Amino acid sequence: MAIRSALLASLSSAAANTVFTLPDLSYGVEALEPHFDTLTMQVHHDKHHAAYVAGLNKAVEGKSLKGDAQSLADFQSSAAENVATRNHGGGHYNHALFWVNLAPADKSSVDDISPELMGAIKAAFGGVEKMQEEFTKQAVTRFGSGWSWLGVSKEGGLGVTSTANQDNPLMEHNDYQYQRMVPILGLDVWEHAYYLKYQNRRPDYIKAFWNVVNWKKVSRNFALYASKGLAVPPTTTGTGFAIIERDQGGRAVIAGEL
Ligand code: MN3
Repeated sequence: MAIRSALLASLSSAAANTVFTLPDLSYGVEALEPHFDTLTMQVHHDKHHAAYVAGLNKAVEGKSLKGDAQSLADFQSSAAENVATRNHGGGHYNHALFWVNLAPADKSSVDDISPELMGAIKAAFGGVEKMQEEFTKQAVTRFGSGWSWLGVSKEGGLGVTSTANQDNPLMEHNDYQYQRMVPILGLDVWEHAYYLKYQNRRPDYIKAFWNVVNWKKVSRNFALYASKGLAVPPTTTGTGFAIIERDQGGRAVIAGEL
């Protein structure tokens, strides 16, 4: 709410422009093959996500929001008050969170789920497979474009839900049924996320997704933020592929892990 107050207070001033930037992927665009194909990753990150960042910057032009991951997370709850910040602010946040929760398949293991998160999964769903079934149900049945989510509900337990378009469950609005929660893991089910490789086979894409989840990062999202009721800032740092360097071709390469 502090962010929103700051935003409102700055409306009449010639405040510095907010500049959100497209975050680098913390792995190469080919790193998630064969589950997520290179061309889809390129277009999805470099074109689709970039367009949401540009749209958000236009929507908040002249307002003094910090363009960092924390302020992006903090303003999601009120983003739906305005159609431009809802679509582009949600689009930026959802994609930024999506990327940092992914990892190459050889780095993706449910054995990396922290004891705390595993306990919460067992309490809410009975186990990892059951949670994946419930999450998949949300992802398959989301009509048209949207996202499915695993997160911590207002009541404090883990849950799954889905949202339409670029909405997310941090947003406060009531146009349709969904569960408000702090998301720790999201899956983009827009056709642009899978159509080149999977065409109309969304269930195959969802199945592939489970091979490239960065459970260390999801566990961190839970421990440091969601379990405390805080929105997760979509940073590339911390229990992921945090050290990103550029090779001679300008491509992001993993130089090490924190
Ligand atoms: Mn997308």
